[in-house]
Amino acid sequence: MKKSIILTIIGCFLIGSLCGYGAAYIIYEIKLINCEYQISKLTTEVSKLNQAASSQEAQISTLRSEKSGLQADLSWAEAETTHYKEQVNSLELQASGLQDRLNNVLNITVTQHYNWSYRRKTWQWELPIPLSIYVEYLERARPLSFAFYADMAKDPEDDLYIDMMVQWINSAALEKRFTEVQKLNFVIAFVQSLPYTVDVETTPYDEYPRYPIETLFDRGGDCEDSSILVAALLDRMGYDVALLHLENAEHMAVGISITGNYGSYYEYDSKKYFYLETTGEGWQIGQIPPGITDTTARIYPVR
Ligand SMILES: [Ca+2]
Ligand SMILES: [Ca+2]
Repeated sequence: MKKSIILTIIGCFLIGSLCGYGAAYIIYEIKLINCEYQISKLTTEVSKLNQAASSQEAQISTLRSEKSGLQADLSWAEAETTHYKEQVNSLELQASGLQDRLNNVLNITVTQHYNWSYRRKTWQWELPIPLSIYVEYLERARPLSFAFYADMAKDPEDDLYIDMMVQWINSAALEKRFTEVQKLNFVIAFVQSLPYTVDVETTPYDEYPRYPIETLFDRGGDCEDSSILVAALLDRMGYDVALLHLENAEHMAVGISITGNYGSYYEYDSKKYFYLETTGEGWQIGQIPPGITDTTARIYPVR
């Protein structure tokens, strides 16, 4: 009996041990499989990270190479900028030198001498004209229509010089006791004495109306130039004057509205504008040269 109990106990122990071992083995196997799965998963992740790292390194390398290229471009651009700055500085220096020389030239005043005869006496005037004012007029655009030539006679910028001449005219008239008509003939005799020059030969243009200062500086001009000058002088002397455009004769002259009768005239605005010839020599108020047969004229008052 005792022997069988002992055997039973031993059997139970062995069976229990076998069952415990089996269970432990099963648990261990499951953990092992799980670990292998985790290792495999981590290995895949590591591989992916390695690939990403390689790709990043390649990108970094490309960026470094691009940076190096850009730095080279920047250096080149900086060198070019420095070069251009030096050129600009040099040109500015040259321009400044040229401006100084131009200013020196423009500071020159040219004195024009005029000699002419009137009433058996030789007259001499000397008019100082700063080159700067002459150039200022030269640079002006020319009017495109005869209608605006009267504005050239009325231009205020030259009043100082025109008034200087008006003073000489008034002094001469006072000294020689000219009548009003003699004084007017004296003015046109002066302008008639300036040589007649053709625009196409003295300017780069076929038709070039001169401002009064230009005609005085150039010491001559054609019919519209001398007419604009006469109109400017008489306007500053206080007369009612107009430019007369004689279209058929392709000629320009001046008309003056004064009381009395002084030969030929053109009517405008119920007023008689007596004819003043500003070219040629010896023509007096109211005398129209025989070649001009226009019975009508376009009249542009200076006002
Ligand atoms: Ca003027
Ligand atoms: Ca002209």
